[in-house]
Amino acid sequence: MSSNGNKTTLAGVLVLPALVLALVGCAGSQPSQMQPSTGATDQPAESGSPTEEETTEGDGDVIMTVGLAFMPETITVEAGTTVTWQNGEAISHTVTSGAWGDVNEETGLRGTETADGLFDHDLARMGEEGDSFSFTFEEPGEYPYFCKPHLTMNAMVIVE
Ligand SMILES: [Cu+2]
Repeated sequence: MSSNGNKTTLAGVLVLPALVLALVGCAGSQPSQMQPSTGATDQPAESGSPTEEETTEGDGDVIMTVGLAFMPETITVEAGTTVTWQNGEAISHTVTSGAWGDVNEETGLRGTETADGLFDHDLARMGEEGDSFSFTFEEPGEYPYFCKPHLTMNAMVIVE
């Protein structure tokens, strides 16, 4: 019991690496939600469906949503890197690719946004299913993205 009982808010920022590791660890010990369990074989569910959220191991970069911001706001990664967004607070966000602009210097609110459809994920509240999202950047370039409901959340992935 109480596998999901200890929700931390501010402390969650500090234990980000541990949180990611915990997610990896849970995959092995918890019964996975959509396993067919035919009983004939007891092979680990690693073959076949790559659509499950992949927890990055080693070379992944993690962006945390904290205080209505993406942290860090700008990251630079090598082509082929899988970036993972992790919701670090008890409100939902989106990770929506597209250009943003006209950011007000005083308020931090963007004035324009243009979703480009590369990715658009509804990031569930921390601790709920879907509270992380991963995307692999194959092509070099600049990838601006934002959170639709929060005009302060404007960020960039630079792929080299
Ligand atoms: Cu948001």
